[in-house]
Amino acid sequence: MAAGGGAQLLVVALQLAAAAAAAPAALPLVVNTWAFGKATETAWRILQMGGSELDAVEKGCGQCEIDQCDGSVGYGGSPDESGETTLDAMIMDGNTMEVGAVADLRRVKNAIGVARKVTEHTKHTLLVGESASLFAVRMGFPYEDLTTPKSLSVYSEWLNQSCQPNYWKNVVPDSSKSCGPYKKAEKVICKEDWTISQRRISVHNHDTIGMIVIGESGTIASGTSTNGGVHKIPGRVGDSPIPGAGAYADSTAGGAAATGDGDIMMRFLPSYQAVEYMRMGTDPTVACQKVISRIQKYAPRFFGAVICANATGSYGAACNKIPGFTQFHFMVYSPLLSQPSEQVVDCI
Ligand code: SD4
Repeated sequence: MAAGGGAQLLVVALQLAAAAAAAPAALPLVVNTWAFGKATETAWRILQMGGSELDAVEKGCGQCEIDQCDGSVGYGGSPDESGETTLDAMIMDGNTMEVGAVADLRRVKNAIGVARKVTEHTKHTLLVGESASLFAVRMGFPYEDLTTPKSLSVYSEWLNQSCQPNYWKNVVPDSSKSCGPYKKAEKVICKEDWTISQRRISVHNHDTIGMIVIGESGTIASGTSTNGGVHKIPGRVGDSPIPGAGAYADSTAGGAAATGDGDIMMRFLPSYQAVEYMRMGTDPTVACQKVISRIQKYAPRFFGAVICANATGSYGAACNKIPGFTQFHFMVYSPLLSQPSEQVVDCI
């Protein structure tokens, strides 16, 4: 009882704090994760030129793929265990609820462009791996090597430090000490230590672009693009291409996008959940805080943040406070601002 009352008080306190800090609403609106200002600017320019909300999300996130934002978006970042860079991306239309996504995309740079083609030229939602690359080529995207000198050096440094850190558990040889190939261990320790996510995936190696665009008429689109987690096991797909996890959009309620440890975050569909909170009238900042709190209960030390915007153009963000990650930076552009504006929230 006491715990329940405490939790209620906490929620009320969060709501009051957010109401006090509620950002003024104006449309159109571009919001994206991290201080990726060029992406914001590109999305805004597309809107100003008469492009659609989907165009703005595609070109905005695509800008980060070109710029290799923080090394965590686009080619040449996050080499997997075999040294290859693979990409995840999605795009969602909040009017029709159509989604196009690609995961584990290989040798094609413009992942969100391919995701858009999934919506335009197929009845599917998500294409993966080599087959997604074949689809991309059919759609006119060139095959290119995603490896760069930087990704090669990250990979060889990792090999030189006995492949540490990595994502294996319950295997032999001991994955905390040596490289693979691994086999399953006889004894499986089932309890997962979620607290280690912070060590495996940290603010230093993980910065997906997630974007929400709301047009003047209230049409909402959202999308993501990332090269996932560094040293991931080949075949690993994160939260970014999963609708409701990496991003979500519903023009009748709002849009949201997530960044951080996708292996954990995707279990909670935080973007979907945030939009549902906003549908019920919850302020965007509080909606973001509530989804972070839900994950915190199971994984107190997960690395992650969420951006939220409601259909009227009010927006907010929240992040989970862990050592080395106490504030989250995100970008906003609206008629109230003369240029892309970097905003900061304190993590909770
Ligand atoms: C992933 N969520 O693949 C992505 C990475 C990320 O900030 O968001 N980094 O898990």
